[in-house]
Amino acid sequence: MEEIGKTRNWTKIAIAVLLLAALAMVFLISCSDQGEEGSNESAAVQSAVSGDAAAIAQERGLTPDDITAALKTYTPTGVHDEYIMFASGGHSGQVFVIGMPSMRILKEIAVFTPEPWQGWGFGELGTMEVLESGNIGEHELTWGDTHHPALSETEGDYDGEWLFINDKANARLAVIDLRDFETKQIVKNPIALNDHGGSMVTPDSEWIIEGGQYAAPLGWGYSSLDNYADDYRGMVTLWKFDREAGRIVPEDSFAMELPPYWQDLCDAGKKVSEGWIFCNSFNTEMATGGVESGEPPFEAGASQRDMDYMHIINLDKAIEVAQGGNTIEVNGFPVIPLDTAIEEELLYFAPEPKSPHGVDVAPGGEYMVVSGKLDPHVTVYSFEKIQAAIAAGNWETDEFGVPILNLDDVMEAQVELGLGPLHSQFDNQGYAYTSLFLEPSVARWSLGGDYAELNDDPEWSLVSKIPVHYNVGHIATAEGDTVSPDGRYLVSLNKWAIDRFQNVGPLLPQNFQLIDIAQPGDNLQLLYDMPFPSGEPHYAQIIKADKLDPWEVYPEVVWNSHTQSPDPNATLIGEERIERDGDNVEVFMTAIRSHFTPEHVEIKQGDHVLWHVTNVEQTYDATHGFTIPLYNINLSIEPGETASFEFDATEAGVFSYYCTEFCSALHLEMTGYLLVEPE
Ligand code: RUQ
Ligand code: CUA
Repeated sequence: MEEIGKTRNWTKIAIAVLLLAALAMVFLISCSDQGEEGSNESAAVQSAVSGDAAAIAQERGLTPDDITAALKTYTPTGVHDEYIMFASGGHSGQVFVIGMPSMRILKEIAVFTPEPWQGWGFGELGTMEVLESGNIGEHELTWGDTHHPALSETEGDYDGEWLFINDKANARLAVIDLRDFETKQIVKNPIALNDHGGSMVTPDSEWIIEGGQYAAPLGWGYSSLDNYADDYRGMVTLWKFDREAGRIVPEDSFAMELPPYWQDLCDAGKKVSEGWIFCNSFNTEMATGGVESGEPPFEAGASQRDMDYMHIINLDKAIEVAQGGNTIEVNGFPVIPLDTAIEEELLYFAPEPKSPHGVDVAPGGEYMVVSGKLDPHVTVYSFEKIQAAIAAGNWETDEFGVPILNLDDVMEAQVELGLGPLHSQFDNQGYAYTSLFLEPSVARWSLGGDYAELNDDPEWSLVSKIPVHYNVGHIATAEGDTVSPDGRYLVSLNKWAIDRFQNVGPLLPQNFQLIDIAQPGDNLQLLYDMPFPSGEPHYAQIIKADKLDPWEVYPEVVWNSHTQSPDPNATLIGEERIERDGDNVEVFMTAIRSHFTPEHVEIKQGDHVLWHVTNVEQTYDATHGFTIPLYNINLSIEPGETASFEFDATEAGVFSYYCTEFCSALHLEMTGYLLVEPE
C-alpha cells in the first residue's frame, strides 16, 4: 500500500508539472492572441501544445480554452478525484455520488426507490424494513422526489460521517451512513404530506430541519379551501439526530405550526447565529388557486404582494418549549402551536422581496441571503440587526399575530445581480455565487463586512457573471455552505439541456456544468458538461474527498449492515445448514468464490423460508449477488456481510439460484438448486 501511495504521489507531481507547463503556454498564447479568429486560433492551439497533442487539438477543433478545461478536468486512470459531490437524484428517489473534477459517477445510493444492483428492496430484510418504514399507513411508496442532501457537520464543517436527504413528494427524511454509503433509516413526517425545506442540519447535526411547503391541515385531515386561513397550516419539523446510534429519534423530535404561507427553504444559523433557523416563504397572499373557476392561477395569485416573509426562528428556545411539553399532539407527534410560538417569542418575520426563493447563511453566520425570483436583487439580512430589531420590539404583526420586523431595520445590503436569482453559495475569497434562472447564468458577487478583505472588489457588488446552459436551479461550491468553504469549483445544476448533448428523444437529461472559480475577479471558466440521466437533481453538496473514510470491507465476517453490528444469523464456513421446524425452514448459507454452500436446498410447497447468506470473503470488491427466480429475490452481499430474506414457497418447481455479480472465472458455476416439492 505504502509503495503504491508513493508512486501515485510522484505520478501526481509529474502530471502537475506537465499541466502547469501546458497551462503556462496556453496562458501566454491566449494573452498574445488578439482575437482574430480562424488561423490565429489554430496557431494558438499549435503553439499551446506541441506534436501529437497539437494535431489532435486541431483535428478536434479544440480552442485554447477547451485545452485548459481538459487539462483541469482530465483525471488519469487510477487517479482519484479531489472532491466528491453528493447530488440528489430527483425523481429517481436516490442519491448520486460524483467525483470532481472528473465528473465521473461513482455510485447511486438507493434511498426511497428499490434498486436491484444494491439489492435494495428485493427481499433483503433490512432493506425491506427501511423502505416499509417510509410507507404511509397501508400505502406503499416505491419512489421519492429527493431534493436537498445535507452532509453531517461538526462545528459547522462537513465531517464525512452521515448524509441526510428529503423526499418532497411524501415528506420523508432518510439517513445514509457514509461508512458503507447505505441508507439506514427513513422517517415519515407525521404531520405533513409534502415538504421542501429539508434537509438542512444544525452545526453539530443535532437537529435536522424539514420545512414544509404547500399548506394543508396538519395531520392531513380534510378541510374545504374556503377555510384556508383557519384550517390550513405550514410547518417546520425538527428531527433529533442521535449520532452515536446513527438514527433520527422521533420521540425526541417536534414540529412548529406556522401560518399557511408556503415555507420554502430553510438554513441553520452558524457561528454568531447558531441556535436560530431561517426559512423563506412565498404565497403570503394565501392564494388558493382555482383557475378553472375564474380565480387567478397560483402563479399569479401567489405573486401579487411585493413582500413575503423570511421566517426567523429561535431554535434553542423552541427546543426548550418543546421539551417543556408546551405542545399539542398531531398524529401523536408534538407540535408547538402557532399561538405558543408567538407568546414564547420563537417566531419573527422579516419582509423579503418578491416571490423569494432560498435562504443561505454566510460562512460566519452574520448574513442571510435571500433571492427574489421576480426581483433582480439578492437581499442580505444582518443577524446583528435582526437581534437589535427584536430587542427594540418595534414591529407590526401579520393577521396571525406574528411580529414582522421592519425591512430597513434588518437589511444589510441589496445587490442587483440580474434576472431570476435563486440560490447562493460561498467561497473562501469573500465571494458569494447566485444562480440566475432567467438569464441563465451564475453571478459572482462580493460580500461586505469582514469578507471584504478577502478580495479587491468593492463590497456588496456584482463582480462577474458566467452564462450556463440552461435554466440553472441550485448551484453548489466546494463545501460552500459550511463555516469554511473551499472555493475551487462550482457546479451549476441546470434544468434544461436542449442542444448540449446528442438528441435522445423528447425527454432530455439534466446538465451539470463544472465551473472553475479559483481565480478572483472576472475569471470564471466553464470546464465541463455532465449529462445527468436519472431524474432532476435539485441540490448537491461537495466535500473534500479525504474527509470521507468508508470501509473497504465490512469490519467482521458476520456483519449486519442494517444494525452495523455482528449478525446473530451469520454463518461461517463449516456451519452451513438447513433447519426445519414444522413448516418453517431456515437456511444458513455461505458465499465464497465460486460457490454457495449448500448447493441443494430441498423444501416443500407451502413452507415458510427464512434464508441467511454470509459472504465470508474479506477481499476488497469481492461482492456476491444472490437471486431466486419468480420470487423476486435479489441480494447484494458485500465482503463480510450477512443478508437475510424470507418468503412463502407458494410455487412448486425447480429454481436455480445464482450469483449475480461477475465475481470470478467460475462465476457462472456459482449456483445451486432450490427444489420445491409439490404438496
Ligand atoms: S428548491 S431550484 Cu426545490 Cu431546492 Cu430551488
Ligand atoms: Cu459470486 Cu459471481
